[in-house]
Amino acid sequence: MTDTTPRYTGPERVLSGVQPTGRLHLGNYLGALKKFAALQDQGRECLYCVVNMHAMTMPHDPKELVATTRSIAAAYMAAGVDPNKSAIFAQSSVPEHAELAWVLNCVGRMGWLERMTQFKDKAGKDAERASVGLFTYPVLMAADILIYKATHVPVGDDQKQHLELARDIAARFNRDFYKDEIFFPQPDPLIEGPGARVMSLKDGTKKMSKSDPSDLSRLNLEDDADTIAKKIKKAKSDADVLPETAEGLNDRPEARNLVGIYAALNNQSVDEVLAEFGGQGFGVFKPKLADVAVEFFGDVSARYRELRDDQGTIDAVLKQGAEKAREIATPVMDEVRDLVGYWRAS
Ligand code: AQP
Repeated sequence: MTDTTPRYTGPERVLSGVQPTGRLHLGNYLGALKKFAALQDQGRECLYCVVNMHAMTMPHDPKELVATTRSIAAAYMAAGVDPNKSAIFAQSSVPEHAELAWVLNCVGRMGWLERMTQFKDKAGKDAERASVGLFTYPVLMAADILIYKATHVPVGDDQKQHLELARDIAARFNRDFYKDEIFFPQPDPLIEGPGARVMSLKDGTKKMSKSDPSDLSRLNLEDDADTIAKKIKKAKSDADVLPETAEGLNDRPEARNLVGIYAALNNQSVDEVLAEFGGQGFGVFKPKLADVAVEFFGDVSARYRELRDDQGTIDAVLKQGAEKAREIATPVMDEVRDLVGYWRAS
């Protein structure tokens, strides 16, 4: 039997973004930035935005937001994103993100959003006082992706649920406004890889996060060698020696996290790391991990510091990236306006 399921035949595109909400850490680097750079040489058009509108969903300082938007753009470049290959831009420079988000707010369902665990985590016990923006954040994220008809989205594991929502919203839009044909493709998350979920250095059951009040919980992109070594020395571990195989790390969240970080930084599998360190304690393993982390971070941090101070270059890159992004977003939004029935002068 021939498969009659409609298939998306448009160009493949990569879209992702990082919030300018603080200092970037190893989780952001392995979960997102490292993949951004790798993907730009794989034949798909790549668009990487600094999602400054998402950063407003929590209380923020306007002056700081401008500065951190620039510093995230610098971090993209430090991680190897080439502005001549990929568009680097601020989300707010392409107003079509916000315009499409409104349309998608009317497509998404309350019940879908109420299931989002990140809202529950970030709003905490006082959800009534959270901003409406924090609640509808995943809809804006769907708009960020769909306004470019992006097909691939590199993110860390924590964004999986939001990506599923973007897929549901795309399908519902197609059903309601495009006769069940494919106007918006189903974006595929690119999550796999050893750094997909880096955990806190202080608690192996919590993800490493910019907003964790303890700086000792994360390795920041701009930490110097001494700070990295100190943080790894103080990282929570346990009293056992390392096991010979990955199964031995079950029920040992901190050990699993530290071994996983070593593997990701050294481009090895967890089993390869354990083949070398199985039977040894953290007294031996932690200094080795610190060496690997210092070496890995050294180059990226130096490039980051240099680029961050060059505001002229960053602004030119953000402007050029926004122009490129708008060339794609403008005709998509034009079509959406017609599909949903906006009046326009004839
Ligand atoms: N711990 C992590 N491990 C792997 N990937 C991670 N990412 C975040 N934390 C980890 C990925 O980094 C990208 C950018 O994230 P973001 O800043 O847009 O939002 P976030 O997920 O909310 O990041 P943080 O660091 O935890 O910030 P706060 O504390 O502000 O919430 C995404 O691809 C994310 O998956």
